[in-house]
Amino acid sequence: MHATARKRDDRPLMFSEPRERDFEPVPPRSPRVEYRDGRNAPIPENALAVVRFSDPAHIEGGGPLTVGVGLTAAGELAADAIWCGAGPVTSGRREKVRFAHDADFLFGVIEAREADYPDIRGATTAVYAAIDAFQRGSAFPYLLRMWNFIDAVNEGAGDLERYRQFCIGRAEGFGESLRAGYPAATAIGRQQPNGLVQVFWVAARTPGTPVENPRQVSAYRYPRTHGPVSPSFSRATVLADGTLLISGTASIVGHASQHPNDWVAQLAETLRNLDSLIAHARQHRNAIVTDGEMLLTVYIRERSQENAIAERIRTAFPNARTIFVAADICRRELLLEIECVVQPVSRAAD
Ligand code: 3EB
Repeated sequence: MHATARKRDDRPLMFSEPRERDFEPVPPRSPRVEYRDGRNAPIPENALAVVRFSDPAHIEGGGPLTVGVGLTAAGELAADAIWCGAGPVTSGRREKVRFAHDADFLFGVIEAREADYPDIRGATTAVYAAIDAFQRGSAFPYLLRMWNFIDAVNEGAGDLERYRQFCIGRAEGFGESLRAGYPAATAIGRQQPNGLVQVFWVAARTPGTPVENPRQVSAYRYPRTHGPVSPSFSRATVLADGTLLISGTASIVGHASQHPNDWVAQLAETLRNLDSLIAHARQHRNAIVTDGEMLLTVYIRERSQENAIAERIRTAFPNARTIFVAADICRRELLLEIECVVQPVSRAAD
């Protein structure tokens, strides 16, 4: 390898590669997430997608791929997460899927009207079959991270609960295509219904590394008590540059919800889960997770608890950027859920 480097040093400067370590394989440059300080802050030119947590779905207008989630933001921040590419971005639409990609990563969005299907299960099956078909034909076949938003996630008793029916539909639609490993995910209920099954995702040319949490049973191995079909997600995905995409994380130990109706204890348990997951990811043999920048999204069921939860999170993560939104969590006893991106500290301007 050094011989190669020396050989390259002999070449005229104008022909040398711009990267310093071009004698080693250069990992794909991961997308980076930015949270905006306000609605008027500019959207970077290389944005793959803007996730507007507190805007209605179907935002009109030009610009980058945009998805309105339809939650209510707590606090005054624009609750927008911008996924930025590392190079020029191309966007388009194929059947029901809107997408944008750079050389290595793709962001996709699909929104289906639940009323066009018999029920939430049927709608979800159709959405996931469409994602599966799109991904199979894509140059970015590996799913890394997915978000799911539906109405009234806790409505219905027992196995008829809409979240459990959603889980059945997701597994039905996915078919066999997840053998390379489950993506990290979030599944959340809107408190103001808009009739949509909305799914968006990040995919890549090369696989990510799924990571599980030693404190928690893998969701795809949850026992029957939590529903007829286990949720299809991993606790986190690690990317080649050490970026860690952490799934929605709640007060679950083993497979059981802890501290029903006690948000203080649920938050403490959730933070222990995040700690444990991050520590475990750092030890993972395929993963080099650097000390990075943290970006959190916190979903809070009860608006009356927002301020107190926000204060504790700011104390626990003084350097993190955080979006707080009101939303329903997919087990009715859970009061909050936290998802997180840990990414390498900003690249120097390049
Ligand atoms: C849990 O750990 C809490 O069904 O995609 C978190 C993240 C949860 C993703 C999903 C569900 C999902 O089981 C719920």
